[in-house]
Amino acid sequence: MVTNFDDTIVAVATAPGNAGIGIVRLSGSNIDEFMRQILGCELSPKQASFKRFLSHDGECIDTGIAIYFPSPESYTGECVLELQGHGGSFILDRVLQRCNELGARQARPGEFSERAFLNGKINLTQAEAVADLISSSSLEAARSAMRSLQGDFSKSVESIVSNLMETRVFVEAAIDFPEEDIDFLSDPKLLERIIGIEQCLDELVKGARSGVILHEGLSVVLTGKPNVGKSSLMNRLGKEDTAIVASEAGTTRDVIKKQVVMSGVPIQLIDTAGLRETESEVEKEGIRRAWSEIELADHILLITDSDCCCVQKLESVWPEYCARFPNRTSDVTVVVNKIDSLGCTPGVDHHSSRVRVSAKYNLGIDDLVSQIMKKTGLSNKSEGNISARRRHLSALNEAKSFVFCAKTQLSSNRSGELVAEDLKMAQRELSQITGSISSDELLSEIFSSFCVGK
Ligand SMILES: Nc1nc2c(ncn2[C@@H]2O[C@H](COP(=O)(O)OP(=O)(O)OP(=O)(O)O)[C@@H](O)[C@H]2O)c(=O)[nH]1
Ligand SMILES: [Mg+2]
Repeated sequence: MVTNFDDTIVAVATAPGNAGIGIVRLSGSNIDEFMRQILGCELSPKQASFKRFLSHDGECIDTGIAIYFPSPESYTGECVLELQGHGGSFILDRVLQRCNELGARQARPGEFSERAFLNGKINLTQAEAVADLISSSSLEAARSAMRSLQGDFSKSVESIVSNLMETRVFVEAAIDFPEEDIDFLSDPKLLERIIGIEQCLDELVKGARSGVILHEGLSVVLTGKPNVGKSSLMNRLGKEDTAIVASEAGTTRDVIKKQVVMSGVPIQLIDTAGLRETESEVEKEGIRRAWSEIELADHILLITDSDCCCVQKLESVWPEYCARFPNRTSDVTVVVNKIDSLGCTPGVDHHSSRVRVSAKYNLGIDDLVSQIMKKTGLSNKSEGNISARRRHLSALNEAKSFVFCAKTQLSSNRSGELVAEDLKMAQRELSQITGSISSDELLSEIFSSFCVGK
């Protein structure tokens, strides 16, 4: 059902600045009147017509293509008029002002998409995918946004929701009819079914996690002792002379960041001060900042310039890190640099998973990139990736833990009520993803991050 909002909204839908074409878009209920006033006639639906855009006294402000989309066959589900004129800010402002004179209100960021959502044209994940598609900065990010926009993500979520619903009905029937001879709750099929749901959620969490990284970018910090070649490696990976490289130890003190795209994934490389005991106040501050970056990064490259042949555990290579972050040892890739002078071959060591490179002589760099992708779960950038946000990931994880509780309840004390409650909570979490259950605050938070005109 289409909700008719009282007001008509208007915005310039194209980017600011001078361009060949600029589009002003109107959406609302009295679009016929806007057509009569601005174009001097009513247009046939969904046909491009070359028209003059007129001011209140009949002056031609601009000429261009006008297209009318009647409700509900438009992006927002309301009647929409698109005026495609010349792309100059001044001209577009005049067309916009003319629309304002006739009573149209300037649209808030994302308001067209918000109306599309409220009118049931798209669900919440699709609306978010629109914003992701617009802001995507790499091929993979654009592809996964397109998959979500076409509904792949919401379909997977909806299929789990309906599976949860059927399972709940089964469990609730068992609670309501305890006198039945058959004990529904001990039917192994029920447990199998819950395990199946858990596995589907697991798959979706993986795809969503990669999606979040594609949307936000992966942060990779380069750390290690002074002079091991951190800045050289940063410059090599970033294909630019960003950080100063020098033979003296303790060259880098500030945190240096460089945005790159590697294997289609947006990555922020972070070069830091070398870790060592020092009396220098400046260097101490650099090292403190390096540790904050290590704490926040998605992945860490620990660079060394020795030990290329012996297999050692991270605990002995980097005890301080392991003591601080015992649960995050899998986030570290050990990189042995300067292999040209160590006399070993470039590539991944299969026993220790270390990567041997030479930043200076460009050896083993592709292997390092592949290893980063592998360790961060981005190497299979296959069909599974969807553009996802942190909120989706946390809802999926919450749902997963409720399903896990349901499974535990069922296999331990067979409390039907608790199993049903956990399944219900899991379903609630998932419904927030597509927006079938959503709060006003959530909606305003989501749509306010959109650009104006979308
Ligand atoms: N032989 C050889 N030398 C290298 C290699 N990579 C870096 N170097 C040299 O090692 C020295 C230190 O390099 P940097 O990149 O500044 O090292 P860093 O780890 O950033 O050092 P700090 O900023 O002082 O902590 C420089 O003289 C580099 O030219 C390599 O692959 N082989
Ligand atoms: Mg450096």
